[in-house]
Amino acid sequence: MSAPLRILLTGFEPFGFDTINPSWEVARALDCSLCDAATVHAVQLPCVFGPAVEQLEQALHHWQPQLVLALGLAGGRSEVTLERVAINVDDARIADNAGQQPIDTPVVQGGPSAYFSTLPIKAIVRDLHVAGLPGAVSNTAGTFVCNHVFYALMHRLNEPAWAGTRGGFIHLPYLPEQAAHHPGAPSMALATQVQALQVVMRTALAVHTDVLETAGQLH
Ligand code: PCA
Repeated sequence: MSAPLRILLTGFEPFGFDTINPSWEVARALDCSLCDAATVHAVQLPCVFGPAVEQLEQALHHWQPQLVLALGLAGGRSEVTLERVAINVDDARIADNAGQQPIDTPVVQGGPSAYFSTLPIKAIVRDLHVAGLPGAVSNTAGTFVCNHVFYALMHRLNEPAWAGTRGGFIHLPYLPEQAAHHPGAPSMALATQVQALQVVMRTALAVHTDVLETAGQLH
């Protein structure tokens, strides 16, 4: 019998002026749950350049997952967004939770400019829509701690030792209680976000070659 599959789900602590982060609320709601034959393991990351990656690395080595889904909040977005690409730059518009504000420094010195997600992002968006859930491909994860973690994750998974592990990053909308303090901003209920992640995990486990469907943007 083969060893059971493991999914690592990471979420962030709150940052900026927010006191809650949907990415951690979703991850912890799914901790220890089963997705088909896989067990979900949730880990919270600090919203701090550097230590966030150290904690991610520890979780990778501890759980040895076959699938890694890193989650973060993108306040102002209305859909669950599957990030396509991580770029090798930190450029913080606000300070992180340790007061650091790097500007134009590489995530990994000497690393390639970018990595693509190895999740079937188009198939996932298709399946979210089939399930009646708002989802979209995003072509930028920003240049703050989320992109930092996304880039470091893909850099690690690109190593031959991690050839059997796929991963990517997903940005989530505000929860309604957050949007209440950001007039006009869209939000999505926690239960809906959790449901969306269940779809994401199922499709990511099942689909190994992404579907050819446009999700391009003119600008
Ligand atoms: N969102 C931030 C960092 C932590 C989070 O949840 C970002 O998009 O970079």
